[in-house]
Amino acid sequence: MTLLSVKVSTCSFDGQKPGTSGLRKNVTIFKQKNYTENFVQSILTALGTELAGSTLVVGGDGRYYLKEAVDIIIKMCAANGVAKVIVGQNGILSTPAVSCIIRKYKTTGGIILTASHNPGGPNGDFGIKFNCSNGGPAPDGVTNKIYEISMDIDEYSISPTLQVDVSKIGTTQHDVDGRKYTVEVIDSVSDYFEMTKEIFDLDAIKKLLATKKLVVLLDAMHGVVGPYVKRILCQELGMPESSAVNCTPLEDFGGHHPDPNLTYAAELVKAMQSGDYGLGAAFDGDGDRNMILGHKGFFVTPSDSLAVIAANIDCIPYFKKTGVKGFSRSMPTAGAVDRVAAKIGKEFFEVPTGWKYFGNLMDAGRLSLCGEESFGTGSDHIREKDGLWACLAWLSVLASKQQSVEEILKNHWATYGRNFFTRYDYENVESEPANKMMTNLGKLIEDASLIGRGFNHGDKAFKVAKADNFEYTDPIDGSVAKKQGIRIIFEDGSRIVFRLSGTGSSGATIRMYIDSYEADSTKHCLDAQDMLKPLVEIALQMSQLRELTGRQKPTVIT
Ligand code: VG1
Ligand code: CO
Repeated sequence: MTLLSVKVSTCSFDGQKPGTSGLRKNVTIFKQKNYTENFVQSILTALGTELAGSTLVVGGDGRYYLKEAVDIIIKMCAANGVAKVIVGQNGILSTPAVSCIIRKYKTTGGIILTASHNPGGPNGDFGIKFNCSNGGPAPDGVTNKIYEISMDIDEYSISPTLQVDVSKIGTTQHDVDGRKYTVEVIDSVSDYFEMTKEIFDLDAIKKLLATKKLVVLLDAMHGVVGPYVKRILCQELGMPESSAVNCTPLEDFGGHHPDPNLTYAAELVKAMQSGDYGLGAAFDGDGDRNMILGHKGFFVTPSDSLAVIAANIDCIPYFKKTGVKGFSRSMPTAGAVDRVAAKIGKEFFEVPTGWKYFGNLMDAGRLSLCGEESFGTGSDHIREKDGLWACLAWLSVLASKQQSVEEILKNHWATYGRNFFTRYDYENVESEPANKMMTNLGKLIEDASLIGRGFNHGDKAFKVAKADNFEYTDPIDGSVAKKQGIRIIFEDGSRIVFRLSGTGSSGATIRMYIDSYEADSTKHCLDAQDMLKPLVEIALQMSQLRELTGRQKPTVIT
């Protein structure tokens, strides 16, 4: 039976501008008539000549509105001349799994349905992101094009009578407007699991878990990683079911923020403090972020986690096969990995916030391992950050070194020195004072007399060496990303960074980052908040954050 597509006329919506990682808005916004359809059509139209006959991967993190969005996308792809859609069973695919599947089956790209770590549910957030044929998030050039199309869209195409049951694994063929259209529903975990076999020595991890010397606790925060943890860690590597908590994906993440940090993953932190576990990890809604904890809740900052994996990269067989290329981190991430790169003679790159900036470097064979302070770690095995990969990387290091997480960190600091780091998030601030603060800071850094100026707090004194708004020129394609965060760098290398979040769905979120290096090993075990207090105070005074926003305390401290 031939199904017929229709063109539906529509009006454009303001603000369909993808942020740091896709378009994220409250569910109620996505549910407005034509809102989702408009944005999906903009993505498809932006594909231009690649659209006809293309193959796209579709999947998301199980949050509320996923099923409706998957259905719309399948019907719209059919009408727009896409030849094939590969969709996860029940629409479920983690973000790293989508990247893996795009690369494995060499598809044209993929559409990921997630608002990542933002809360979900009928009043929570939803999100749509497009990834290109390299498996990575669309670069600025593509997202700008999608946005432009969304601004003067007046119709979209859909095949309204097409019915596909995404709960059943298998391939169905459809005749749409006289064209063949294929939908393949795949197991959500299998391709990703196959990939991990190529990267890690899973037998070594299995042995480590079997010795009972290391008991782990993995918290999927009711996000998409649950099925991956159960299948790979429990079924294949013998981890007891009791080590896998919150591993059933829920549409509202159980009412929580599926964000693996010390505040929102408090349940894991508390369980770890009992002393019963040697390694703890939590993952975000879409499975690309991770938090690593050691015995009794010893916290590994994401910046340190990246540096430790870099320093122990030989523990991961994948890198023996591919060779170790460069290392990279996002600008606000503490500079711990820089020191590993310098010591072992690897190229190093500092890029703006957002995973899309790593892709070109990886495609050009210049980058093996990278990370962000926001609990993102990954490598060139795919083009997204990968939470479970980071956990398996840590298990690989533990299996090979036979040391505790804390011992590994302390030895690392003894060799390289320690970068103390903290991030203060002020969520849901009103946009106007937040913008004013950034404008004022913009003026401050343009004032030539700032360089050399001294700032004191208690007995600590800092002198400004450099101040700018971070700008990045991609070494591969020469594209320039401007205004990526205000940096004030002091003579001792300490840094204060301010930027506004690009992933929030309402108001503004101010992020304040502080990074300070300490070579003196007698100070390495001091508390990061104590160590950084003087710089925090200086940053708050410089920015007048409290006065302008009325916020005396941040929402989250990491
Ligand atoms: C945040 C993080 C950034 C990360 C981005 C997407 O962006 O700071 O490092 O790449 O989220 O991560 P922003 O603009 O809010 O600071 V995810 O796991 O939300 O896709
Ligand atoms: Co995420």
